[in-house]
Amino acid sequence: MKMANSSIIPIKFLILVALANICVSQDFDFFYFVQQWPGSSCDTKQGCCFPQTGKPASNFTVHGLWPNFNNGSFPSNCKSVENSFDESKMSDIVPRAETSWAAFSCPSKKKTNSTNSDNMKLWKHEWDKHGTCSHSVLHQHAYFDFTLNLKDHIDLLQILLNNGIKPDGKNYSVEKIRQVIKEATGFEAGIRCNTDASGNSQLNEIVLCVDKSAASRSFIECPILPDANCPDNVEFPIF
Ligand code: U2P
Repeated sequence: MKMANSSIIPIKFLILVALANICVSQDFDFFYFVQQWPGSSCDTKQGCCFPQTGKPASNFTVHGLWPNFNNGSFPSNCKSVENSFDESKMSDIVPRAETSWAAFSCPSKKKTNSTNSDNMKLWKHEWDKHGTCSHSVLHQHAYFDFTLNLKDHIDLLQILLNNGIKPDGKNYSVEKIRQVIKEATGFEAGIRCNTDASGNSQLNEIVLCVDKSAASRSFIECPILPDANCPDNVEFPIF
């Protein structure tokens, strides 16, 4: 009897280890690193608001670092007790994030009298929705630090400017935008568009892919590009 019980324990243990491995390997496959053009949030019907720190520089800002699956779907809101957003872990991140990861959504009038966007609310939202799903690789501080390092490493605006593509309200070929980014970075980028208040398509987001190990500067060819929703030529709005 005793023998039978003790042989059951290792089997149970092995099953638990196998289940844990399945869970870890299903975490996610790679990251989308998404940068957005603020001018394309501000000239929409909804418009935009600026953080208390004022109008951010005329540059791409981070939208987020999103764990993704190879089939194009993505995990979200993987919140648990050990990964809840902790504002105190943001103190040394804030100055860099204010510059490179600013919020542009206007606050709800019902909830506040402020007319400013709320950076901390955006960072919490991005952590809760996306960061919690890659917690096995990057804990909260590392998630923001790593993402801001990626932003510092790839200067998309400079790449476009070097090739005569300027935020001057004129139209540019999406193919050309993709080509110059490929030449400068070595990787195919996803280009996402939205529409301004008059219905013109415009350059909204540029997406690059990052290895799930989050090793430094680990850009990779995207296993799957985000949905292409741009016409051949798009406006690059002034900001
Ligand atoms: O595209 C609209 C919003 O859906 C979320 N999104 C989209 C594509 C994808 O691959 N992953 C993903 O998360 C984004 O939501 P947000 O982080 O802004 O809440 C995107 O803005």
